Amino acid sequence: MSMIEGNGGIYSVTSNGEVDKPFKIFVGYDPREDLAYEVCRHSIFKRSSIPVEVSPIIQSNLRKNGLYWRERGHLESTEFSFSRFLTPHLANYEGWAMFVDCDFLYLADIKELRDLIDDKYAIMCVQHDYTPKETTKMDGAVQTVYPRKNWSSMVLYNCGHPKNKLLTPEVVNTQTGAFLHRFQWLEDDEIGSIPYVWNFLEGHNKVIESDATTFPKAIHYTRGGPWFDTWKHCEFADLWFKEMEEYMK
Ligand SMILES: [Mn+2]
Repeated sequence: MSMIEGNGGIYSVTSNGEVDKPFKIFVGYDPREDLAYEVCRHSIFKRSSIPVEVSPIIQSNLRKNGLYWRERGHLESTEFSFSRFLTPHLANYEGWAMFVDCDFLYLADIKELRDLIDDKYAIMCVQHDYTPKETTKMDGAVQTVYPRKNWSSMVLYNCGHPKNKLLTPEVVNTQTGAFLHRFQWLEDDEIGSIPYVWNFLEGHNKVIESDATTFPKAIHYTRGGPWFDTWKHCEFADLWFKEMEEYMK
């Protein structure tokens, strides 16, 4: 098997010359967090043993292409608060695709995550039971508390699942935050569960040294990461800076 690079992804070519379809990953992009996006992307590619295609979800591009037109609400802490739900549409309602916030740092092979996929579900995510202590996040944006908080920050979408056909651009642009972030187009048993280490919340989830199953596979700097001055001493900041230095080289 050989690897070729192109079109934003790394593809593998099998011995008979067929190209494996890469696993599609959409990363929420915010201009204030460009470096976070680059480091997140780097951390995925570096460890992946499968072909992956990483695409940023950039609100200004979606607006130009007529896929996004909703007005920005005062509770939206990032530019991808709602646009993330376009993931099945952006993947042409085919196969599985992942959405992830840009404030993640991957420490494990994305293949391990992809191998957890079960076609019986419409989506799969880490089902946090979580109430944040902070009332503000990142650079002062208001922190809101709601059921299923943080579930939508990393989601594996079964884009070809009939239920996800409901997530049209029209719905994404008009539905409430509650409807979208709580996955109200789905029944509870259509939502699969992924171990929390794949969306390990910095400042909330804890590592137990004697238990390797608690070691993060993807750190989520949900309060704000080291790329913000206020958070440069947060937990796992050293890992992020190390990754950033590697990306810069
Ligand atoms: Mn986040």
